[in-house]
Amino acid sequence: MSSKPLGRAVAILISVLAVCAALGAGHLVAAVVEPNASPYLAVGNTAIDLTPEPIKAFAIRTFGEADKMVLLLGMSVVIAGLAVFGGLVSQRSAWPGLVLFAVFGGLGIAATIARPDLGASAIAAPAVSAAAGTAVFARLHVVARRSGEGTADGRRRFLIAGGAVAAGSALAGIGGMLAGARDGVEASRSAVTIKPPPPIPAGADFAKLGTPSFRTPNRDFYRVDTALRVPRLRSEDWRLRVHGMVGRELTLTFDDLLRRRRVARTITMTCVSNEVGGPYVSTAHFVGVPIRDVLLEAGVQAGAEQVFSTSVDGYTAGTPVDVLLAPERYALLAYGMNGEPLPAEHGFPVRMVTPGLYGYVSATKWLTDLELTTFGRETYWERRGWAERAPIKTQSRIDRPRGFARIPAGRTTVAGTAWAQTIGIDRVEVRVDGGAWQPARLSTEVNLDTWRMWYADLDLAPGGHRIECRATDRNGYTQTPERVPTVPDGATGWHSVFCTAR
Ligand SMILES: Nc1nc2c(c(=O)[nH]1)N[C@H]1C(S)=C(S)[C@@H](COP(=O)(O)O)O[C@H]1N2
Ligand SMILES: [Mo]
Repeated sequence: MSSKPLGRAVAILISVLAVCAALGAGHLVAAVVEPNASPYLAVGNTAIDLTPEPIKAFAIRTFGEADKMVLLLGMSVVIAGLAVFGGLVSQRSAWPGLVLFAVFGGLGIAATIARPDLGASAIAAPAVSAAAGTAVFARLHVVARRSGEGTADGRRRFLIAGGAVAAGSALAGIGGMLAGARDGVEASRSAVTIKPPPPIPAGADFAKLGTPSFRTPNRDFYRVDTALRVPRLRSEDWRLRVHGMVGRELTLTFDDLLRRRRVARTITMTCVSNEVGGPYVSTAHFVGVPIRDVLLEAGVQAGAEQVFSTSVDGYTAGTPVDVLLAPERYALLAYGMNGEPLPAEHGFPVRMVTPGLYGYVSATKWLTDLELTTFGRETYWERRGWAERAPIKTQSRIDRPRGFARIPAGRTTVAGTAWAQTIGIDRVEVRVDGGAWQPARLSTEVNLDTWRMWYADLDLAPGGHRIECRATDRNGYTQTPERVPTVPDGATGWHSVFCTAR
């Protein structure tokens, strides 16, 4: 491979086409052997796991639920940049580019092996991906060099080869996506029937005044998880193993679960990453089997302290045994949400829901394993600096007016929500510009595990104002004004909004 170097544009085009071939082939093979092994997703998932905690917290705060889109876009930009670089360094010879493909292929294989949720067959995806990329790169280089000799025939050959690679990559990528969509999960979901939820009790929200609706529609329910691609599991393939410090080990199928006593309970879930005033709090009517029933059947040994739960994608959480065993706690192995089978993003076929504890210690989605053990065994988030135990802190939020809103001066309605799961909300107060606290009117209490809405009518003089709220729970605890960050066990402080009246 000596002769004249390739032109820049041709060298870059070859490299980009080879990268497309690698991604397309990898995605297609992954769809067959193990969807999460798609090179793109495997690298993204590894990036998520390796990202230092402060950056992750920043991404969740700044981009919210779009954080994964931002990651995927960022990865696309980086990959495109690498492809251009690979082309530019390979103008004289194909070798630098081939070495780059080998290195990234090796990294892909290593990333796949390092993921606890991917089986051995998953290695086929990055391996085929690297092979396709290398082969296309080498081949197109040869064709381009021949066409570089200037004959019209040579140029035509290069265009045909390049076009074939582009079309083949697109077909492989689309084929992979179609295969992924036809994995039977939707069919499996629609085979599960869940009764419609009861009507929302009268007076449970003040949605007309600007509070959220008492129940959060599934599509609006907040979502927080470490999965770049939602794990897709058919209920027929699902098993739950209950083991560790138990009298007898259990393995339950989905049908076993459906045959058990089912309990329905409306529960407000909250994420520990929720900033004061943040959006990661939602309410749904869940249906499932009390975790207590299953634990009693397995027989909990003396000395067991936590139930260590694992999801199909290798995420782990630890929930205190005494919480799960408390009879009136309604901790559930949930399979129904707001009258539907659990949506895939919320953990289909089965997830945990535990009233009163932040989600990361109590709400494992795509649940497959419950191990009774002692505290001290670190979970996914504990390893990243979050607390071992995390009861939800009493909080309140102003939903109307929105921050920096311009509102008419005079009489105005301030409305919001407050929660103190398992304890109950007794009082919410608001004040303007640090003045006297005024009581807000509370919505009907549905149960102690759900949020309560509130509103108050205030008189606002023209000008800028700071409105604050604070809740008092049934234990008599009034929210502290002291601001602490979300790490390690949940934020505190009063929510405040600035607005301008005129
Ligand atoms: N498998 C799995 N389960 C998980 C998580 C996760 O990342 N993976 N995140 C937890 C966290 S931090 C929260 S707050 C809740 C969020 O549940 P949702 O996405 O249904 O609202 O799920 C919990 N269960
Ligand atoms: Mo969370």
